[in-house]
Amino acid sequence: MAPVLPKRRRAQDGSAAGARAPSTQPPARFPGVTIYLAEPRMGRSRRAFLTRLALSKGFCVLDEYSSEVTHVVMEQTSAMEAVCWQERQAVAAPSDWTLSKLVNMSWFTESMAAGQPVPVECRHCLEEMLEHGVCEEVETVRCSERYQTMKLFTQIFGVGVKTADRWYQEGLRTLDDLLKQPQKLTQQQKVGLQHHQDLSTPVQRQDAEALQRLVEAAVAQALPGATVMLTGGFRRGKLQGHDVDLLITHPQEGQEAGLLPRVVGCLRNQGLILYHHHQHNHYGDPGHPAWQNSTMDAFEKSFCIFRLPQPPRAAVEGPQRPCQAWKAVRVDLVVTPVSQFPFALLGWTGSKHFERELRWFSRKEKGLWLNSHALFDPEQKKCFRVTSEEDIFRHLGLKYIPPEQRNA
Ligand code: DCP
Ligand code: MG
Repeated sequence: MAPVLPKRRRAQDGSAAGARAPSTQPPARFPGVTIYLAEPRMGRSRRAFLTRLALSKGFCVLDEYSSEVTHVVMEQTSAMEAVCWQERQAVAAPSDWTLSKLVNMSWFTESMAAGQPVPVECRHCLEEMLEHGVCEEVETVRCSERYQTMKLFTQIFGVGVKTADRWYQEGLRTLDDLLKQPQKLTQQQKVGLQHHQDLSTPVQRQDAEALQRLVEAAVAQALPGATVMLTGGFRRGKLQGHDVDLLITHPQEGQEAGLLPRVVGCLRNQGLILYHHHQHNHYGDPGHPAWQNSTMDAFEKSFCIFRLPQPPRAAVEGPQRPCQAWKAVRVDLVVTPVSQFPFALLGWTGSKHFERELRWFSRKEKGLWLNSHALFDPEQKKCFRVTSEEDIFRHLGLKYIPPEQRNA
C-alpha cells in the first residue's frame, strides 16, 4: 500500500484551537463541505476564533490541508498568492492533491450567518478565480511539468515525494527515463515500474475477494483456525481500490507468531507472489507519548505484489492488455494478536480521514489515546480490554459507526 500517511498533527493545537468538532457537535453536519482556513494573512488567533465559530455551527474544519478539503478560505490574499499556495500543496503531496475551491472571507461569513454552507458564487472567489473554482493559472500549475512528473513518479510503488523530487532535479521526466537508469532504482521500485500499468489500474471488488480466498487457503494450510479479514476501502463497501488490505489473526493469542513467512512461502510456491517486503513487528509501550500522534502501526506485515490469475472471460475482454491471463495487484498482509485485532480492524478499515477524526476525538474529548493497537488511558496508565470494534466505540461514548459510514 505504501500510503501517503497524513502528516503528524501538532501535539498542541495552538494554531487552530483544535480544528475538530467537539463532542456536542455532530462531526459532519454538512458532509460535502470540509473547510481549511489558510493562515498566512489571517493570523493565529483570528484563525482559532474562526475555527471555533465554524465548529460551533457544525462545520468540519481541518487543521491541516489535505485532499479532503473542499473549501480553502483565504483572507486578503491575491489570486497570485493563492495560486502559489496551491502549487506548494500540489508539489508537496502530488498523489493526494485535488483542486479545492479557493474562496474569500465573504463565503465564510455568509455561511456562518446562514448556519449552513452557501453556494460558491463569483463574488466569493479570489479575483480572477472563476465561479467554477477553477483558475487558469491553477490549471497551468496542474499541467506543469514539475507537477505532472511528481504525480507520475509518486504513483510508482516504492517511490515517495523525496525520491520523485530528486529524480525531477536530475532531469528525469518519464517512465522510460527511469527504465534507462536502472541503477537509480531499488528492487522495490524496479518491480513497481515493471508492473506499473497493472498497479495503476483500480483493483475491482471481485479481484479483492478472489485474493482473500487465495490467502485464506494458504493461511488454513499454515495454521488451521487462523482467519483472514478484508479491510481497507473494500470493507467500507467501495467497489474498487488501489490495493487489498488483509488482516490475519488466530483466536488463540500467540499462535500467530511466525505465521506470516509460512503463508507467504505457501503463496510463493503457488507462483502467486511477484514481490514481497516483510516487516517484523516492533511492538513498544502503548503508553509511550509517541503513540499519541502516531499514524503508523507496529504489526508484522508483508507488502506484496500478487500475480492474480484472471478468469478466462476477463483475459479475452480485459481493456488494458487483451490477452492478459493474470494481473499484478498490491496486497498488504497484516498479522495481529487477537487481543489487538479490534483496534487493528478499526485502524485498517479507514478511511484515513475518519481515523484521524476518531483519534482526534478520543484524545481531545475523552483524554484517551487511540491507535491500531490499543485505547490507552494516560492518567490511569492502562489499556482497555476489548473484543470487538463495538467495544471501542462504547468506551469512547459513541454509537457504533458501521464501516460503510466511515467513508469520510
Ligand atoms: N493504514 C495504517 N497503517 C499503514 C497503512 C494503512 O493504519 N501502514 C490504514 C490507513 C487506512 C487503511 O489502513 O485507513 C487502509 O489504507 P489504504 O491506503 O489501503 O486506504 P483505503 O483502503 O481506504 O483506500 P484504497 O481503496 O485506495 O486502497
Ligand atoms: Mg486499501
